[in-house]
Amino acid sequence: MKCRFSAKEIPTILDFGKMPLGNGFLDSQVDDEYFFNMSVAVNHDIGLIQLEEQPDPSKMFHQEYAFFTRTSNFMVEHFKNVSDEIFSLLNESYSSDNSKYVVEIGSNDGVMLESLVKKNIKCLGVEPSKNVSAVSKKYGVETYEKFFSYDVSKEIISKHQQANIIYAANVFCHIPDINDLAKACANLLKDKGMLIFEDPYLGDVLNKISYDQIYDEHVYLFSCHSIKNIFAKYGLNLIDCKNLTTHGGSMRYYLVKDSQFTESNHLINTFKNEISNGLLDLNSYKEFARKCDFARKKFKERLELYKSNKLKIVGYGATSKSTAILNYCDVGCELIDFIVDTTPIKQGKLTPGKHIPVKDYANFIPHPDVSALFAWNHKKEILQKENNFKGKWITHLYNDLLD
Ligand code: DWN
Repeated sequence: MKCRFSAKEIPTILDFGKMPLGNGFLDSQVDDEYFFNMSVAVNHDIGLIQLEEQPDPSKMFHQEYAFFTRTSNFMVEHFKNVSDEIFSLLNESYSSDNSKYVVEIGSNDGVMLESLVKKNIKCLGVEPSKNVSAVSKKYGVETYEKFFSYDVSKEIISKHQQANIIYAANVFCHIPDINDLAKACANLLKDKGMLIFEDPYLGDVLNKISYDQIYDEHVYLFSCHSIKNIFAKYGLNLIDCKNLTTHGGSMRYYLVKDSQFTESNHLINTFKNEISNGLLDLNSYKEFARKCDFARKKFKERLELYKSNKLKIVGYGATSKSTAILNYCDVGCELIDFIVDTTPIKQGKLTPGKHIPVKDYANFIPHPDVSALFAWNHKKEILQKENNFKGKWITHLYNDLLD
């Protein structure tokens, strides 16, 4: 395929086969469920994994979008901390600006902006999934129900104003036209503004073999090298980055328009680590693909072994990532009885592709023998909550399948 950023021909590294939509939960069995061929290519010059084919965004983000940020107390806390950081930044760096303005792209249920609104900061959320943005509005967050683009950035400026801070969490990796996105951010940002965003980090995915971060919604997995290259083309310079534990390992990026920028020591070290860890080397991606295949076979074998020993297996967290795992590993109801999840819109439905029932979290009791932790990125929070569970937790991750 041609790289979406550079238009250069880039190699395929992994083919997942036919995949449904990560959040395409079904009310009942249907004959015409949507599937697409999911394969992944890499631009290893800049460390950028991308889907070769992505379903149309309107198929994925609509009035019945299944993911709400507020389902995790830890994530609510995480976004409270982000809003505190933005609030301090506004007071320190823009104290003389009387029209401070914050825009969040992909503001989901408004959990981050809500805290800023409460502090009387003028904010705007941009969120195309209408059921999710409805929650955001309930919390007092003005929300633009559109897909963010260069044209939308112009609309926001004409109806509102440019932003001091643009923030996005787990959103930029979803937007296929990365050139338009970077141009839109540069347009919307004030000259002295700052773009801050975070996404699952390619370095963590390669390290943990967390292939489940690759699904229809995630068109990219970024590295610092890729972010530096993409955004510099539009006059946005990467000055700092921060490793995060969220979503199994993420990176937060800080970018400014100022051409007199300096790169933080942490960013310089991260660039060095990306090189020494092989993020710019095609062989690392071949190794990643080999390990994914190993983990795929091992995970199913392990579940089959438990099942043959008459153990009761359920899943924990009907995540988008679990759609990738179950379909890639070819695991269905013959191995997993049901998956519990706290999100009301997912309960009573069937998982995409494999049609495993999703049940209310109350069904985790009586406890099963084995629980496949599909929400493995929320492990700390879930293990705290489930400290009475005496069965075995398992994951699909390579290192957990080695023994
Ligand atoms: O990037 C994305 C991230 C931010 O959110 C989107 N593409 C879609 C979504 O991905 P995901 O579904 O893989 O996200 P999570 O956060 O891993 O989903 C956790 C799921 O587990 C939710 O459905 C809620 C559920 N859950 C639960 O049942 N009990 C979560 C917790 C913490 C719990 O205690």
